[in-house]
Amino acid sequence: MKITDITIRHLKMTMKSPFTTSFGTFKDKEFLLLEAKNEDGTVGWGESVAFNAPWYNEETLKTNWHMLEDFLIPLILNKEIKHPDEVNQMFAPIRKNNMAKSTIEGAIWDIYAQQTNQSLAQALGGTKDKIEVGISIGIQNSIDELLRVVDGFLKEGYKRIKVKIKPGWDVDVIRSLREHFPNVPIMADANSAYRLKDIDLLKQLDEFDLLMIEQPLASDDIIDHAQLQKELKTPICLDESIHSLEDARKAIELGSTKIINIKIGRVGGLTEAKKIHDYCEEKGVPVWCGGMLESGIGRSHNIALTTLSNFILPGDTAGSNRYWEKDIIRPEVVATDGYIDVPQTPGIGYEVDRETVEAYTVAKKEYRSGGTTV
Ligand code: OSB
Ligand code: MG
Repeated sequence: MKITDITIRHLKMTMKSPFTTSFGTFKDKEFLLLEAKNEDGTVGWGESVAFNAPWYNEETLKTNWHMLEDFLIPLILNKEIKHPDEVNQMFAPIRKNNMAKSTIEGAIWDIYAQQTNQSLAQALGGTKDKIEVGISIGIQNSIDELLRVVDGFLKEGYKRIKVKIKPGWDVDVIRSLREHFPNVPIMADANSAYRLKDIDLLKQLDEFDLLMIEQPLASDDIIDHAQLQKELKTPICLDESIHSLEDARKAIELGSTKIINIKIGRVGGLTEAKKIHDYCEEKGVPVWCGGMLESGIGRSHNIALTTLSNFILPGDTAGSNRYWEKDIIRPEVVATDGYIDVPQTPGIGYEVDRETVEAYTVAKKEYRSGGTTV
């Protein structure tokens, strides 16, 4: 394939309800969508999972646009690409900026799957025709409100509940949840809100039989996580700390993590995500697919990735209606009884609803081999 044309759009979608983590609240989701056109006219879609502020990691929608426009798109336009795995190598001269890289790489995987007449899931080597999913629930105003929200999602069929925690919203919250839902698989995600000095508090969570605790300590720290895991019965799952196969290897060798949350954007794309998956499978470390409040396009990539065999634990890929009044794909992603059916048609397997994309677009720019047009 040869990419001749790339369009970047900045979209703004209003969330059905605000989503609060230990680092901030999302009311709107602003993100970049990337549309790549191959010389034969095939179109592929990618989504940047960078937020509009550097809360989760250092990348933002604007840094992604800068990296794409000034560095990554010029490395891709008009170059012969035989397989999407090559994109990783083409981007090797550029350090980090994984979410920006992943945005293009995802679109190229979509085109490759269409050209080889496979679903994206098949192109990645996935085997499942449905995937098990859970739901991630933000910090609420009160424990009563949280219990109501959890109850609502359990009634919708979600079977694994993840709740966000932070200092002051942790042990009491998890105790109440466990009392009300004695048999539900529950886990907690701290998004790096604690430090090793909080070990006594974190140890109190051990009595609630959590599936895991996600990223309790600093985002760049696998040393203290190893120390913490020695003292904790609850398995630690790293999210923010894992940016590559090498990071995964070191964290596993150190004993910093027993489970890995794979996010395609955080690790620089589907090729690296698959490598981490394969390595973890070999080591007997289960993985699951994280979420970044994606639109239907990013969601479709997550669904495809989750069909790989070592995605043993339910991920955070909930249905479109958990986030949006109207998603940008047709059909929307639907979770029934905690499962999502994997689309079987070539590529991402969902049609992009261009009219809705345009309605959410606040800025747009097109890049061509012969020069840029606005
Ligand atoms: O840490 O997994 C996270 C949302 C925004 C930023 C970070 C995270 C999350 C979630 C939500 O947990 C996952 C989703 O529903 O997409
Ligand atoms: Mg997380």
